[in-house]
Formats: sequence, structure tokens, C-alpha cells
Amino acid sequence: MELELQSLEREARQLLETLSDSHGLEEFRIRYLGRKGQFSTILRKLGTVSEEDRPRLGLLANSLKENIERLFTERLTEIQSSSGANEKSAISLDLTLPGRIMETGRLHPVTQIMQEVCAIFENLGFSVAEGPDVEQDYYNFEALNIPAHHPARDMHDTFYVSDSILLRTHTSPMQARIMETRQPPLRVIAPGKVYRCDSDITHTPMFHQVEGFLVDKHVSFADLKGVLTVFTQKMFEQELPLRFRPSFFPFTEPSAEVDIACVICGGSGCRVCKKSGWLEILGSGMIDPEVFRMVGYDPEVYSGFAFGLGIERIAMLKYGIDDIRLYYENDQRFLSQF
Ligand code: 2NM
Repeated sequence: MELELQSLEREARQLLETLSDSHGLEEFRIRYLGRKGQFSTILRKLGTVSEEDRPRLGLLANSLKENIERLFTERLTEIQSSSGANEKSAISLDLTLPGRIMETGRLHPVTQIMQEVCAIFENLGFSVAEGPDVEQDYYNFEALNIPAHHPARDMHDTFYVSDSILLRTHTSPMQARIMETRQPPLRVIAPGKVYRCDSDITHTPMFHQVEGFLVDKHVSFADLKGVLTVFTQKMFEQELPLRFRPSFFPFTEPSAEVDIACVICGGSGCRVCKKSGWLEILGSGMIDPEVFRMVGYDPEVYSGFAFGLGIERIAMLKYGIDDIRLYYENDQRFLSQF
């Protein structure tokens, strides 16, 4: 009987391994583990063996049966879980569903305008130079003829990292760095991020600027006017009247703020131009002789012009956007329009 039990257990174990569907498993269960199955049949025969052998054989029979039951349950869950996965994937593969549209990304409107502005100046012979956002006080202010008491140095405008290190408040430090290391003739623009401690409907603490300058012998205000006229016409894709308004910048003399005829109303006056018919788009001027002295150029030999414009503002005017904060809210409904 002992041998009979052991060969039955082996036979059942081997058969179990070959079974792969729930139908075969059910047949197996009835044949070996059921009430009339082979293990039960042997257990029933226990009554016929000697009382001496009975406990030992009973124990053996039960433990072998439990063994097979355990293996059976394992095999059953294995088969159930794999067929379940198959069924699920069969359902989720619905060939009649329309395909998912893969949306292509695009550049942020500020980046687009930045690239457009750079491309216009590159076509006019300017090269592009990028510099550090974290800048030395010297290049941000000192080298640009901005004295210690100038309002632009006010703690409320400038983010200081330490006494002498700050987040640049304009991209002009790059111009000073370039003039310091290179000799005229020079035609360079410096695009990038700038930082000012200011936040409302027309100001964000970080915004983008492109500044440019040209230095050579005999550069005049007429050259500045010519370059900026070409720039505004390319940027706004129309022949726009320009207006130069006298102004002040520490690094230019004379200085001028440049307006274009309002692109919204054509100059007759509207909400965007506050009924003036003009929109301010950039600042400019002839580079101050003091700046040339600081970088070691002879102001008697060289002259030059410089200008600076805010990218967010240009994009607002070009697209009719009325709140600068929209650029930085990351709302797809806004961004996907450009
Ligand atoms: C502006 C307005 C006027 C400017 C000046 C210089 C430099 F370094 F060449 F002197 N860079 N940028 C400048 C001049 C910037 O922004 C409103």
C-alpha cells in the first residue's frame, strides 16, 4: 500500500505538469482528489490493513494527498491568471476605435518671437552672443555707466545674490563683456532672460530682452534709425511710421525711446495705444563716450549705437495679448494659439 500511494502521488504530480487548461484540471480533480477519486479509494482501504500499520499509512496517505491538492491549487491559479490576462487584452484591442492623435509640440510664443528678432538682426549682419544670467555687479551696472545712486540699482528692482553678484536686470552686461574683449567694428545682439523684482499685469519678475549694439568709425544716429526702421518693418510685416522720443539711459547719449504707429488702430487712437496712436517698442541711443572709456575704446575714434527691446512686449503687440502673465501660466489653451 505504501508503494501504491507513492506511485499514485508521482503519477498525479507528473500529469499535473502537463495540464494547461481549466477543463483538463477539472478532470484531474475528479480523478484524483474527488470523493470517488483515487486517493479517497486508497484511504477507504485503510480499514483492511493491520492496526499496527494503520496510523503510519493514514498519515502518509493524507500528507501525499495534501501535497497534490496544494500543487493542484497552484496550477489552477496559474492557468486562471494567464487566461484572464489574455481575455483582457483581447477586449482592449478594439480595431474599430479611431487612432489617438499624436500632438506635435511647438515653441513657446516668447521663444518664437525671440528667434524671429534674432533672425532679422542676423540678416543685417549682427552676430548673437549669450552670457550668464547670474552676473557681476560690475558688468550689470558699473561698466555701463550706472553710478551707485542710480534708481536702477534700487534693491526693489534688482535680485542680489550677494553684495557683488546679482541676477542681470538687462542683457547689456554682455555688450560690456564683448567690448572689453574685442575691437571694433562690431555688430552684436545679446538675447536672453533678465530679472527684476516687479510683478503686475505688465511686469513679470523674469522676462526676455534682446539688446544690440554696433560700433565702428563714423556711426551716426541715422544708422540707428535705418537699422530700427528695417527691424520694425520686418517684425510687424508692414511699413510703419517710427517716432523717436528723447529719453535718458545712463549708457547712451543722446537716448531715444522708439514708438511705432499703433498696429491695432493704425494711429487713430484706441484702448491699446491709450488713444495716443503710438506704441512704445524699444529704447535706444548713441553709446555714451563714458562706456567706451570704461572698455578702453577711444571715443574720439569710435562711435556706436545701442538698443534694447522686451520680447514679451513685442509679442503682446504683435498678437494683441493684454496680460503678460498669460505667457507663464502654462495654459495649453493659450499657448497652442501660437
Ligand atoms: C537699451 C536702451 C539703450 C544698451 C546699451 C548697451 C551698451 F552696452 F552697448 F552700452 N547695450 N544696450 C541699451 C541702450 C539698451 O535698452 C532699453
